[in-house]
Amino acid sequence: MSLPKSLRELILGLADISEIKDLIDNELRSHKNPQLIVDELSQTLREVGDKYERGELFLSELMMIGYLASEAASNLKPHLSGAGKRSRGKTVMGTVRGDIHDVGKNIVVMMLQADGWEVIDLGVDVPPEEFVEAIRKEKPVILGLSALLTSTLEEMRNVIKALEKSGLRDKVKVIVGGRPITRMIAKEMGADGYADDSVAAIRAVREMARRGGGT
Ligand code: B12
Repeated sequence: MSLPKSLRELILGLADISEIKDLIDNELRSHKNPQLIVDELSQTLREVGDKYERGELFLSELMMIGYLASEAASNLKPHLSGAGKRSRGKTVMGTVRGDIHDVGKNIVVMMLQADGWEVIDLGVDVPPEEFVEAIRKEKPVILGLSALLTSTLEEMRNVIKALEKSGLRDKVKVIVGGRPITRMIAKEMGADGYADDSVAAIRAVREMARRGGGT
């Protein structure tokens, strides 16, 4: 008898979504920590991104995997949900203007919610004014900005500048993340924090909130 396939193998093999859901249900029933399943999903998506870049996957396969991953994530969400726990605080998240990549951001959003944060997700291609408006209206402790394109790094700077211009910069801590970002770039653009994956993101958000809502 062959060994049951892992989540990674099922996703890379473009399995039927029902097989993926069954595997997740079985793992949860046998008390596997849902966070470990999110980590596996996140690592698999990174591997998928790299394979696509090396020309080992077609765009259609990439899109299919994106669909499988988001379905798998929505299956996991109720098990991760911080609902019912006392909220740790409010956060606003979004992918900056000109950028529509949201797989990584969505994983970070899901992990934040699982950690008990309220998340206002502004989605993708979000202009600076919309971030400013959300900070004014929602008064979050943390603002998270995501960008996957080198060309949209400038948009992150624009959001920070717009916050400064509107007098809101000291009301919120800004964390940035996404493929082109390094700690040095984050610092240089005036962000308060940076993380290169969802686990590091939770750690950084907790630490930034502990230090207080202002810069
Ligand atoms: C999937 C994908 C797409 C999908 C996006 C689907 C979607 N809904 O997101 C589609 C096909 C639509 C797409 C389109 C394009 N893409 Co694309 N895409 C990718 C790919 C292959 C994978 C990205 C991904 O999902 N990774 C998996 C996730 C889990 O990882 P992640 O995003 O890095 O997120 C993690 C961390 O970065 C971090 N993180 C992310 N956000 C945040 C936010 C915060 C606050 C924090 C703390 C942490 C954090 O935590 C996440 C979880 O661990 C990458 C290549 C790659 N290897 O990354 C190219 C890539 C990003 N794309 C690229 C390009 C060029 C494009 C296009 C311009 C292509 C084109 N010519 O049309 C368009 C751009 C459209 C636009 N305006 O945005 C380039 C960017 C190059 C560059 N230097 O700018 C890449 C690097 C591929 C390449 N080498 O050419 N793309």
